[in-house]
Amino acid sequence: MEIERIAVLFGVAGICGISEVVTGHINRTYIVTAESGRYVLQSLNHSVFPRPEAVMSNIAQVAAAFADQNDVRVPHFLTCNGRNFAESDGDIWRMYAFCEDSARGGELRRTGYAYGTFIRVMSCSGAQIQQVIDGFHNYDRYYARLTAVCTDIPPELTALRERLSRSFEGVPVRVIHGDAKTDNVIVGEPCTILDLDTVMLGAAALDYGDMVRSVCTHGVDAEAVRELTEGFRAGLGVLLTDAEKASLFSGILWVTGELALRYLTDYYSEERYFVGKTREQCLKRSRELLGQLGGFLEAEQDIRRIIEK
Ligand code: GN1
Ligand code: MG
Repeated sequence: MEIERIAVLFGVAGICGISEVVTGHINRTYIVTAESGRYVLQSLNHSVFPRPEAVMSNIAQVAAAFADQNDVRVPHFLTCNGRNFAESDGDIWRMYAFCEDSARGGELRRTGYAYGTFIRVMSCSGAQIQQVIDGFHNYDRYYARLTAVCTDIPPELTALRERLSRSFEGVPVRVIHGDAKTDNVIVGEPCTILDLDTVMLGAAALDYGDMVRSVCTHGVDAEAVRELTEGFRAGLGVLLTDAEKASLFSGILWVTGELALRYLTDYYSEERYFVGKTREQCLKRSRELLGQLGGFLEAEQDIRRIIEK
């Protein structure tokens, strides 16, 4: 079905323009401009999310938990026949009003605050979040997948597997965002947390690690890490246990190594998980991530000091 007719299913009329957004790796996303404003319209990738209704149920629960929050919010999803999604030709589509960014400095601190708030609010919400991708942040699972297609595994990813095997012992499982890169927060008044598809149960350190990984793409930026960490701490309040605080640095290594494994697996595989990436781009991405991993290991003491503060 053409994109315009899907927007109409959500009651959006007077459409004047539709453009595709190509930055995501998994879903198809469009910006729809209508007389009533701009919207984001997005399909859900079936092969990645085999139970789309569970994803949308998770999102509905997140939206309910954030209904009374003033300083951090999540998108307001439009409804179709009383549900927060529409079905068309077997695909699931979601639509929400475009969120404007109006950053005026302090972006990283506010991003950290948003993700810390996310974990705190969900932790008190009583939401029943379903695991929509089995083993989504399971390092061992990605490692096993790589070994199935490649015999020459980078030794640092093997060493990391060993190192991480006990990192999250005694750490509580919480509702986390699951894709907590800084791009997924629109810093405005208030901040909006996007991309709720991978909200699942996991260690808070994984969200922390993803934030840090996503800002340190050209080497470890201690000031950026400090701002994110301070914001995260402020958003969380007193929620984290000592074991969780001690696990935060491991979260950085974990998500960085995990993503390196995933891109490397794509490089060696016939079919690619990251839609639209060529084999060479996947190899390049995995090498960048291995470089980042090395940088984090070198800066371990500095980062730990920031965390302890
Ligand atoms: C994918 O499509 P996007 O960028 O929101 C992936 C994340 C990765 C990210 C890497 C469901 O998210 O896990 O961290 O790419 N999402 C899924 O940039 O696999
Ligand atoms: Mg995502």
